[in-house]
Amino acid sequence: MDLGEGLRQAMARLQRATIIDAKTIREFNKELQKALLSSDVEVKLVFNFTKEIEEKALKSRPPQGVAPRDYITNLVYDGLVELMGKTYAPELKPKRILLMGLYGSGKTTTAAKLAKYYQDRGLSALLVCCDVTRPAAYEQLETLARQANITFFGMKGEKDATKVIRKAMEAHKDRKIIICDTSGRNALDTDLITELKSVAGEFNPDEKILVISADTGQVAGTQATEFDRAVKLSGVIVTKMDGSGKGGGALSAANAAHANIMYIGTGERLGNIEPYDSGKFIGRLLGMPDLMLLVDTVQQAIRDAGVKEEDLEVNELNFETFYTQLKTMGKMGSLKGMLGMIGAPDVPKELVDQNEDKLNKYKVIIGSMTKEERKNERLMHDPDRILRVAKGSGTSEKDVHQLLSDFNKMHKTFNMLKNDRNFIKKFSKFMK
Ligand SMILES: Nc1nc2c(ncn2[C@@H]2O[C@H](COP(=O)(O)OP(=O)(O)O)[C@@H](O)[C@H]2O)c(=O)[nH]1
Ligand SMILES: [Mg+2]
Repeated sequence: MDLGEGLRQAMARLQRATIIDAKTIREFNKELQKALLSSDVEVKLVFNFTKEIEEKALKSRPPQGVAPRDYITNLVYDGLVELMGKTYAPELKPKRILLMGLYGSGKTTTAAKLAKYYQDRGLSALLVCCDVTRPAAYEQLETLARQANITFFGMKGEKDATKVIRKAMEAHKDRKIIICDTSGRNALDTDLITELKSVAGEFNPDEKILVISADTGQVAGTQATEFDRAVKLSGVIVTKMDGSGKGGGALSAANAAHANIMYIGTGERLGNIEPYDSGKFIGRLLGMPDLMLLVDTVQQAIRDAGVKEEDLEVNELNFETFYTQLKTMGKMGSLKGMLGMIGAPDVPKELVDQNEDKLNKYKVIIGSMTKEERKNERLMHDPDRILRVAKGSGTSEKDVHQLLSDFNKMHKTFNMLKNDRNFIKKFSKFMK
């Protein structure tokens, strides 16, 4: 189970609890602990985190008009954001960046990603290969540079990294961003420290960044501390956030070690890098990509579809209400994860991904139904009616069947939502 899944399950259960008392909170905290520990967040951090939730939840009162469960949800969100670090906003100005890290941490890939990131934003970049230990380091960076259309500098066979960086700077004075990829090791040793210090002495970087792989989990904290002691870091980049279940562990450990998390790597491709934003990261884990955006989405969706809040709580689904619902769902696509979180079931993907063509088709099909058929879905199980409606609407029987199948999915979702008809209201309140 990944961290997001564990957290979402705990949150959903809290939302469903009938009463919120000390026992509910303790059980909820146990689930949080399980989720965090399984993603390798350090035990001490986990217990401090849940202890604080428990204390705040039991001792302080929710603000006027806020339900206790929503209040606790907010506490958890805030706590997680704090646990996982801050927000980094890269300055778009000329600078020299020195990348460091152990073997396989993702240094070389990250060097190219960063170069592309800045160059895409109008700052010409230079990639320099100062990894003088790994045989294929030169070719790897050169290839990546070519893919991203970045200027590359390296000296094949040269063992003195200081010389390489000096020549690179002489040869490409016009480049605004210079990124230097360095040698790795299996562990930080005095040999590497000496090498990094002398490259830094020649290069005089504005930023000294340690690249750490997310799968190191809480070891990320130790690595950050050691490198910082050796060469004084500006911050860290955590790579492989896409694949590792230990991402939460790596981020929280780096944060606890007072490292500034600057970017995260989210895939092997050159575009897969983003400035770090813990709020966004947690939001994504919890299925809320951007809280405020979601609130806007709901409200906009309601306005666009011309439906009132009450309409979202239909008791009876027929072909008329179905069309309105479908239209609203499509507009609320990004809400899917959120619905799960407030205890509503997952909405089938096909319902959320409505395209205009399909919606228009459904509209004419429904238009060809009789009043009785529109009100009573069962009538449409008759093959003769299906044929008649297909002909009348200029569509095919297959299209009508498709509509019936979508209708059934919607029906199932709505039956489940009956227990939670106020979900939109609940959702809006939770967001406040
Ligand atoms: N999934 C994923 N793979 C990555 C990421 N960053 C790097 N890698 C992969 O990790 C491996 C090692 O990367 P490399 O840049 O050569 O590491 P280095 O030894 O530190 O220079 C390569 O196969 C990369 O494609 C990332 O953010 N996500
Ligand atoms: Mg490398």
